[in-house]
Amino acid sequence: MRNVKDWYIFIDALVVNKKKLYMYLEGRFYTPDDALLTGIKAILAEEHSRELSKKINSAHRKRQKEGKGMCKETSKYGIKLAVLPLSVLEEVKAYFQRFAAENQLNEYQKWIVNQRYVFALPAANFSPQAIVVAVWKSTKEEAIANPKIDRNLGGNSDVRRIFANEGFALKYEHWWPQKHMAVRAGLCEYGRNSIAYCADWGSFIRIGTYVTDAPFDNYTWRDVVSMDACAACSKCIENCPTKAISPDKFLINPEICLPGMKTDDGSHNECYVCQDICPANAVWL
Ligand code: B12
Ligand code: SF4
Ligand code: SF4
Repeated sequence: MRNVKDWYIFIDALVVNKKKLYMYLEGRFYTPDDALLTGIKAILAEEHSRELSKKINSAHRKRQKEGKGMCKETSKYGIKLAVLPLSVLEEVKAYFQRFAAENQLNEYQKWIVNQRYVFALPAANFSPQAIVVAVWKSTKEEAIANPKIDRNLGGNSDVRRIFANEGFALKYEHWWPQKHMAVRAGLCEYGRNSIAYCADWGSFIRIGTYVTDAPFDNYTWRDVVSMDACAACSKCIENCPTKAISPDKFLINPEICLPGMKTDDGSHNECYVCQDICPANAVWL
């Protein structure tokens, strides 16, 4: 281990591979449940995040000195950004109106599309100029939707820092169709399991959507696309424990996906089968 990053990657690999860490330290044996180990993990994660922020800050200071515009080449820091004109929201709205009219949606899907999704700008104390879609690499454990442990709500602090460094405001909106926007912005492609895949990081990513007062410049806005890998593959369909994945659309039945695996306390379960089994993720696991 040369530095904090190496330690962070090591701990991350332990968690991802469901390995346990035991430690013998100054005459005492610590098990994975010990607060000491939890504390060490938290300190490493924080330190790693601080190191990453330092790198992002100095890259931005350099660009500012050179008089360059908003930086979107942040992928080496584990983040990809798209800054899009506000008008894309109208197109997203039109798409979902068509989508709802043309497909037999079940009650859950209708609820998401008609009641939870919003297609307007969130109230903000600045003048909105553009929409931001951010995709960042996450660990498998962080890539979950359980609201109890969802660290995505509120967005990613590094994304916030990138915009703050440039003097721009950012407001997070959770209820825009995030996968759809990431795919259309050119950052991701759909898998048959209805999950968005990023070419560089597979599906263990998080997506954040924001409005900003930063201007947009060059951008990609395309139709929805699926991964080439799905053309001759149906592994996720075959292995899904609840049979939630549609064989003819890139759509899942959310009524039986995670809710179909209810836990004793009534919260929904975690399931990674369709991502674990996916050949497009093989290199990341
Ligand atoms: C509700 C919800 C759920 C529901 C329903 C999910 C679903 N896929 O329907 C439940 C609780 C089941 C769930 C589960 C999970 N979720 Co969830 N969820 C959401 C939420 C809030 C809305 C998504 C949704 O229901 N959209 C409605 C449907 C209709 O839209 P859609 O899936 O984009 O549908 C498109 C495709 O079907 C496509 N399509 C249809 N036919 C065809 C044909 C072709 C050829 C193509 C290309 C496309 C295509 O068109 C539709 C519109 O574009 C989003 C956050 C957000 N605001 O977007 C997170 C979100 C999608 N969830 C996320 C995650 C991580 C998960 C889980 C992995 C969590 C876990 N394992 O514990 C699982 C994955 C299950 C799965 N296989 O999708 C991430 C996804 C990250 C990623 N890499 O894609 C999101 C984006 C949250 C976030 N910000 O990180 N989730
Ligand atoms: S398992 Fe196969 S069909 Fe399913 S998302 Fe991955 S590549 Fe596509
Ligand atoms: S998360 Fe699990 S239950 Fe849901 S579609 Fe994927 S494999 Fe099926």
